[in-house]
Amino acid sequence: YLKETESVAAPLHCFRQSRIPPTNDFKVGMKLEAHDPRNVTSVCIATVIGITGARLRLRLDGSDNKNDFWRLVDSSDIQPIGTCEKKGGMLQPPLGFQMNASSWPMFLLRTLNGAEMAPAAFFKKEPPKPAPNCFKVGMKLEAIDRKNPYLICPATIGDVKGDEVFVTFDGWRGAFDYWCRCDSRDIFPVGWCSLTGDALQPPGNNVSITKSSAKIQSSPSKVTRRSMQSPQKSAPVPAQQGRKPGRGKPPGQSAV
Ligand code: MLZ
Repeated sequence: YLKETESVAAPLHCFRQSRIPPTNDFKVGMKLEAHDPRNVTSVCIATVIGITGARLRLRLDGSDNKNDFWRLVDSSDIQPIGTCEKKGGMLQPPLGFQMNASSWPMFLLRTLNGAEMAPAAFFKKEPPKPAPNCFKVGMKLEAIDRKNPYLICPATIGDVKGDEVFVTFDGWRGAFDYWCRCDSRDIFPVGWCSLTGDALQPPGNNVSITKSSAKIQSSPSKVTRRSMQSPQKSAPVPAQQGRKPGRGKPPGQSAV
């Protein structure tokens, strides 16, 4: 795919990811502490609902099944049960706690009673922040689709501004693109999924190479899904208009 799109993979050292993905020893049903994604100052109890590569699908105890979220096993958002108390904090009910707030202390006791707690050794240290933003426009990566966070998809750096990068999803005409910090845990080097066993999604139907490099930008060739499957047999494809530069939202705003 890199060859076909005549593009380069973003170097490993650009990412806040470990060179070798951390091992995922967690089991479905185990409990841990997690920051509530909808109220990040709260530390809540979460249950592992699923395992995918180096990530956990988590559900906050007392929450519904519509707000599951995914975290890497080396995320600083998760910790062993007992950590919050050790630090003098208090476990909080999740945003949207399904019961009366006054029932929280009893709910907490019950949810932890007899629970299988994930051992401390399963939590891996978060990798250090990479040096200054070294991403360049056109570099390829694998990125979480924030609208479908269980999916990791082929993506291209569409823009770079300060510490932020614009992640564009290959073949999806901008619908899923977003700005994020260059040290975001949602972006991975090329090859990540093949190392973790995650299923890397195929690109969308309209894979454009017009933004892959300045050189290619001036000669508007295209790669189609058909040509990717059988490059030798593919017929020439008429040039189409590429994605306009500067499209999308400025840093700090999430893509809609
Ligand atoms: N099937 C869904 C998911 C698309 C995922 C795109 N990821 C970049 C859809 O078509 O909306």
